[in-house]
Amino acid sequence: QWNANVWDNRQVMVHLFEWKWTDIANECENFLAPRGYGAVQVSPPTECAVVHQGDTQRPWWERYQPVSYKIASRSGDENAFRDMVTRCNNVGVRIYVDAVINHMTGGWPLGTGATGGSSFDSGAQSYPGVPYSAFDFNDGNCNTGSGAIENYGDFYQVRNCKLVGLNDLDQGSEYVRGKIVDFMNTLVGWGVAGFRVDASKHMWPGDMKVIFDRLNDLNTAYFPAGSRPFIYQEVIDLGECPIKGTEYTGNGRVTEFKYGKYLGEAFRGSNELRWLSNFHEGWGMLHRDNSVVFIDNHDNQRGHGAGGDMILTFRVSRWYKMANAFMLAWPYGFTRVMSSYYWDQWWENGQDKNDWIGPPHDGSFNIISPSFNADGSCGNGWICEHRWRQIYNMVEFRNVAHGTDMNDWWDNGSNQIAFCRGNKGFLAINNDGWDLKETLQTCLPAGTYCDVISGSKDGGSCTGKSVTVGGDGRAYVEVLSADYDGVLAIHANSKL
Ligand code: LM2
Ligand code: CA
Repeated sequence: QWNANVWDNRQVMVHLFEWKWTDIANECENFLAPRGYGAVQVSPPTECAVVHQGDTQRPWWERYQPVSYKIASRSGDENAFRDMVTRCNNVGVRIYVDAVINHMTGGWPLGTGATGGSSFDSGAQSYPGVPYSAFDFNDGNCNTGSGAIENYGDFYQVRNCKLVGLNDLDQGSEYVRGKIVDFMNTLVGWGVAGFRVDASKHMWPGDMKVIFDRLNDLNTAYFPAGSRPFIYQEVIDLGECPIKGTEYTGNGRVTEFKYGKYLGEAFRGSNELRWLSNFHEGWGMLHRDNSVVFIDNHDNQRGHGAGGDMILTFRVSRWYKMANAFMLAWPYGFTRVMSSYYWDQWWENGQDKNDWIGPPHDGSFNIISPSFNADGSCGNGWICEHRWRQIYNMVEFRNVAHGTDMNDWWDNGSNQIAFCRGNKGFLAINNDGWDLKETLQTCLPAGTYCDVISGSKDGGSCTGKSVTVGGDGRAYVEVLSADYDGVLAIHANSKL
C-alpha cells in the first residue's frame, strides 16, 4: 500500500486534473509512456451532483460531491473509464483514482441533477444509487451545535462532523465499509493500481485500515500476484493541527503538504536555497518512503487547501520549473506533477473569486479536449505542465537517477546550489540575481552532456547548452541570471 506499482524506470505520476478518460487513454499512448511517466491521478470518476454557477459554468468541485459509486462524470462513462485503464496499463502507465469516501453531497434542493441520472435527497441523506440512507451518516456522532466542523483543534469533530456542509459518512458502520470496499474493489478488478483518498484527515485511521485491508490484490493481468493497491491519503498537516500525517502512515502513504510550501518559500526568497541540503525528514516532514510530494495540487494552486500564497504554480513559470526540477532531482518521496487548465483570476481582498471555475467546456458543459501544438504544448485552455520540456526532461532524470542517493552538495552560501545523484545525474540551480559560473563536481563519467533544461538531446547533438565533464568528474557550468531557466541538468542518458 506504500508501493506505487509503477515500473522501476517510471517513477513519476501526473495529475491530469479534469481530463476526459478518452483523452487520458490517448495521452498514455502518445506521450506519457514514451516520456517515462509512470502513473496518472485522475479526477473523481463517480457520479456527482450537477452544480450550475451562472448560466455558463459548472465548478470543478462538483466532483467532490458524490451521489453514487456509478462511474459517470464529465470525464466519461464506465466504458470509457475501463478502456482508459486497459490502454494505459497496456503501455505501462498506472491509473490512481481520486476516491471520495468521506462524504456524499452538500445540501442541494430536491430534484438537483446528478451526472449518472440517479436521484438523491441531501436533506434526508438519501442516496438510492448506492443506496445510503440517514443511518449511514455521522450526525449522531457529531457533537457540534451546527453539525459542521467548527473547530479544527478538536480532532473528534474533524472526523465526525460535516466538512463544508457535506453529508458525512460513518466509516465505523459495517454497511458503509462494505459499500466503499465494493466500490474500490470494482476499480481494482478493472486494473486500477491505487487511490488518492480524499479528505483522509476527516476519517478515523482505524476505520480506513479496516477498509483498505479488505481491498483485493491488483489485477494479475497487469501486476505481479500479491500486489497491493497503492494508497496515498490526503492529509493536510502543516504542523498546527492536532491531527498528524503520521497517524495515517500505517495505512499507506500520505500527501506531504509541507514540501510544496517550503519549496515555495525558498524559491520566492523567504528562505535561502542553501538550506535545502537536508530537505527531508530533518525538516519535520514524513519519512521519505511514506510521502507523496508535489509543488502544487488542484486545491492550493487556486488558494484552497494548504500553503496560501507561498505555493508556486504555472503562473510563476520560471520559479515553478526550478522547483519542479529540484523535486524531480531530489531523492525524497513519490513525486506528482500537476497538470492544469487555465482560468482567469479575479482578485478581491486577497482572494480569487474565480477559484471555482471548471475546465474548458462547450455550450452544453461538455469538457473540451486539449489540442496539441507543433512543439508538443497544449491549447484549448489546457496548460499541460507535464508537457513542458523542462518538466518532462526532469521526469527522465528522476527515472535515470532512481536508486541513487544525493551526494556532493555544493552551494555558494545563498541561492546557488548543485548536487549529484550517485554517478547518474547532476543538477545546478541559480536563484540569485547574479550569474553562476563555477567548476563543479558532477560525479558523471568523462564526456560531453546535454543540459536537458535549456534543450534536449536530439540524436547525437544537443539543442541547448553542452557541458564537458573531465576525467575527474568536474565540469565548468553556467546558469546565468539572464538565462531563460534558472536550472541546468545533465544525466547518464543525456550523454552525447
Ligand atoms: C478535498 N480534500 O480533502 C479536496 O481536495 C477538495 O478539493 C474538496 O473541496 C474537499 N476535500 C471535499 O472533498 C472541494 C472544494 C470546496 C467544495 C467541495 C465540495 O474545495 O470548495 O465545497 O469540494 O464540492 C463546495 C462549496 C462550499 C459548499 C460545499 C457544499 O465551495 O461553499 O459548502 O460545496 O455544497 C456549503
Ligand atoms: Ca468524516
